[in-house]
Amino acid sequence: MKRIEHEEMRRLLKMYFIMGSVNCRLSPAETLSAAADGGITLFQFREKGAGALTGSVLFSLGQQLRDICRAYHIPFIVNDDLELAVALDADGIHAGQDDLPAGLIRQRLGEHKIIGVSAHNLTEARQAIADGADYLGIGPVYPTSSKDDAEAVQGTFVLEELRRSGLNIPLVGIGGITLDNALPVIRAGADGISVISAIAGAEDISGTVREFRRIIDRDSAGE
Ligand code: 3NM
Repeated sequence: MKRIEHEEMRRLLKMYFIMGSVNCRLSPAETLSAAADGGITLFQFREKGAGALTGSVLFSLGQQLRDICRAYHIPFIVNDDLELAVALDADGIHAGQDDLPAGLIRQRLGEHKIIGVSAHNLTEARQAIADGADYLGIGPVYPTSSKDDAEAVQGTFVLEELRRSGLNIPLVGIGGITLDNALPVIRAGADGISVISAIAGAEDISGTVREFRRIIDRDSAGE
């Protein structure tokens, strides 16, 4: 099997939901199922922060969330943890700047898995592309309380800068994105948005995802 094509990757990035057990108000399975009902296009299992699960409980939750994704035909991405990604036969992995370089991950996972990399500037973006990333996560666009070690808030500047520099790689914005501030992220050149708390913490998870989709799809239709 071959590498995912850019156009398919762009479509998957539109509404990228990320979470782990510590982010959820309901159970993780209920949270993911509701988000899937609303129309998320990609999911990342990110079990991080105080109280994060480990060992066999982490693995069982991963299996449960992977199976929900499979039932909805939503690719299942694992944050950071190469061994967990392999053990769960995940569809891909997302790596930060302090994690394994994309080139090594690619050697281990093969051509057909999705590899995403967090990048915060043009230099990191170019390096990740050279290493074989399929998409880049760019953030934090807005202030976030979901990541303890988040870098400085960058607004939409880096997204705009990467597009101005002619980079064509699929991009997703991340960090503090809500229904009220999603549109500028797309207009700055992102193919989609990644969201934790505005979805995992919503009163009406499916309705919130539907509303995000309406904003993004309407904009990509040029309305
Ligand atoms: N990565 P929320 S910001 C996981 O800047 C993550 O790379 C970030 O959560 C980065 O939607 C972030 O709740 C947290 O703000 C996003």
